[in-house]
Amino acid sequence: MNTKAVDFTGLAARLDEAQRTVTDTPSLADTLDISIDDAYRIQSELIGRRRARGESMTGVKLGFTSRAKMAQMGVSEVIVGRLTDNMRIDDGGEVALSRFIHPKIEPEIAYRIARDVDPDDPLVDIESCVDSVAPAMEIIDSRYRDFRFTYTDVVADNTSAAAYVIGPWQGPQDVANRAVRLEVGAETMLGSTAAILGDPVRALHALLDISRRRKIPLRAGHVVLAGAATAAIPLTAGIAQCDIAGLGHVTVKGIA
Ligand code: 0L1
Ligand code: MG
Repeated sequence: MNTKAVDFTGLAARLDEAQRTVTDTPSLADTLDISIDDAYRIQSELIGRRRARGESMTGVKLGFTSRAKMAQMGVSEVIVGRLTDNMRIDDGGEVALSRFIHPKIEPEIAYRIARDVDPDDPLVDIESCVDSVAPAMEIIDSRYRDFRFTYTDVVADNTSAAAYVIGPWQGPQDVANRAVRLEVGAETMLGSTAAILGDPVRALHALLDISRRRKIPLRAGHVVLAGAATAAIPLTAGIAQCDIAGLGHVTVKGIA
């Protein structure tokens, strides 16, 4: 393990290059001992590089929102990553698989933030800052070899965020306990929105807390991907679709 100062810029560049060149990289934890604070700082630098290339921020995503995943990683806190316009795919649109190293897709609930949120305001009511909710899917693509990473690794790697697609926006509503169906080729995954912290609305509260501690901005128009409602399925060529009961349908086509 290292005792030297963490090279934030160098590690952000390494993860950024892995994403841009579609080439995996070993877990940082193989050779380094980074803290969770270090990991969020690397993530910020990584996002800074994307912004310097002209990408704009479109929102945030939560990960480790299922009890099973938290237990697997030995953690009790959700993680937050950032979304950019370069990751957005239109509903019914196509995405080239060549953009990714080993993509997987998962069903999500998306919220839209209607006005800027000041996480330091003790009176802020995060639920009232949301004006819409939609079915969504996230494509995750760890930049680490074989999807093998630690808790701090995955935070540094922007929580495996790679792309996302949002279905039709609906008015704000209770989306707890909705049946979820994800289909990718011949594979089907059934689940419930209850897998997202018991109720996806809890993801908004968890986000507010993390955004205050990690200085992650929440702006009007930002999308919040609340977390996965089932385990992820490898994304292959063809249609991937997700249905959320009473909320709607969202599709994307993977192109080989
Ligand atoms: O739920 C997620 O968005 C995944 C977070 C990162 C963990 C992974 O890559 O499996
Ligand atoms: Mg996700």
